[in-house]
Amino acid sequence: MHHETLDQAARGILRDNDRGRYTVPTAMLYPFQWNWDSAFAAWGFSRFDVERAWTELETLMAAQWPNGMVPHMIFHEPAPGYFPGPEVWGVGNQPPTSGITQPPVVATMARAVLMADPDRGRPRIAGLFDGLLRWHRWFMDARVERGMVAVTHPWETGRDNAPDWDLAMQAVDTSGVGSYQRRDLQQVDAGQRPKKAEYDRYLAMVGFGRDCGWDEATIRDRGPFRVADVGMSFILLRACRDLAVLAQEVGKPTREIEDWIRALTEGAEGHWNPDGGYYDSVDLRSGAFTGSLSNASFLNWYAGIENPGMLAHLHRIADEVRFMLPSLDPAHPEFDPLRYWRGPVWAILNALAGLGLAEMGHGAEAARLRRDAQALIAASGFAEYFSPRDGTPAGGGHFTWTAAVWLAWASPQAEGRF
Ligand code: 9WN
Repeated sequence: MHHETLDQAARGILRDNDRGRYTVPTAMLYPFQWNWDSAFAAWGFSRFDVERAWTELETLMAAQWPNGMVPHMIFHEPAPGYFPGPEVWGVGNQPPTSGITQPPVVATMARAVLMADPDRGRPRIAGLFDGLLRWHRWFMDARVERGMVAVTHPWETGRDNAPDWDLAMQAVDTSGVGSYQRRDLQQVDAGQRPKKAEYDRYLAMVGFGRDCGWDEATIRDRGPFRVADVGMSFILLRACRDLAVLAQEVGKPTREIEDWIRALTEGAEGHWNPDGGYYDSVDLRSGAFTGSLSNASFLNWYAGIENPGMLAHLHRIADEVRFMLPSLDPAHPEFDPLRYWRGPVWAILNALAGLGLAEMGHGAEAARLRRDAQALIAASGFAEYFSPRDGTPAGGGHFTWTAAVWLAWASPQAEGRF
């Protein structure tokens, strides 16, 4: 299909999923606003409607909690087709939200939206900056341990069922969960979604947070799950670099942000798993590496960190799969080409890893990630994720962030730049 037809289709998806001031990831499966999905949506909108891009980010940041956290879901309108809804989270805000956060790509995408039209963007970023600073400060105060970002629920990572969480999840007590009905399986084949044992644990963790009133100190000291996610750490480090640029734009001091960049850069070394020779997540309760080389491990360049060992892994995996970048090393025993974050390609991760590779001089590798994203979308449409083996589209369709990444990065007119 010609790329202009795909550009048009992608714009159509963003328009279809637009609910006025926020965009749903896809209509039936995910009928609310999600944090990092919205940041990608803004990046996509910035290529044809900059005003709408800023509105997306403003709606998200308006849901910020008093403590600085920006929640991972905002339940703007009731939608009984999704589980777990606001009553399960038990957060009394208006509109209701979930009680956890998600990967902080907003500062990075806000910088991209600003670059799309600096004159129009300056007053908008001036309005968003303090909230972004407070969110990053919340991460540094409440979540950064040994320079790495702790997550309290796999849903915070955006990579829900990645094997990174398997061992730590075993300790989660599910005896109080009771019976419930999943809604995701009414729309997506069970083989492409997390398993019941994982869902039981996700709900047990939500229950713990709800029962302690989402108190960060209680969750830190007694919560059932605390893992330093390599993806979150690299994404926050990158976002701090972009926040420092935004601070200069709006005439604010950068000193505090520079300190965060230093702490996170040093902390990245804590993610280095010497046995596998790759960046890995760390179970903060046991101190053990999780033994998972994932697409998030390859965000080191995006975070501004060079590493020859990671480049060697990238080349090895590139020889093994037809489409880059699988969400799990195909050599991992849990690799499954269609099961969610345990193998499939996610276009957003190709974009983030690809941006980093290109910025740090690895043009050929970046080009492969982009070419493969193009080929997948051209052959299989704007799916939520794709098989790295044969390109089979999986999960939801008509997907906002796949369309956004097409417009902002993968499409020939986007030139693969930030
Ligand atoms: C739970 C919306 C979200 C993404 C996540 C993805 C998936 C939700 C779910 O969908 O998670 O947050 O119900 O499976 O894993 O990255 O933000 O697209």
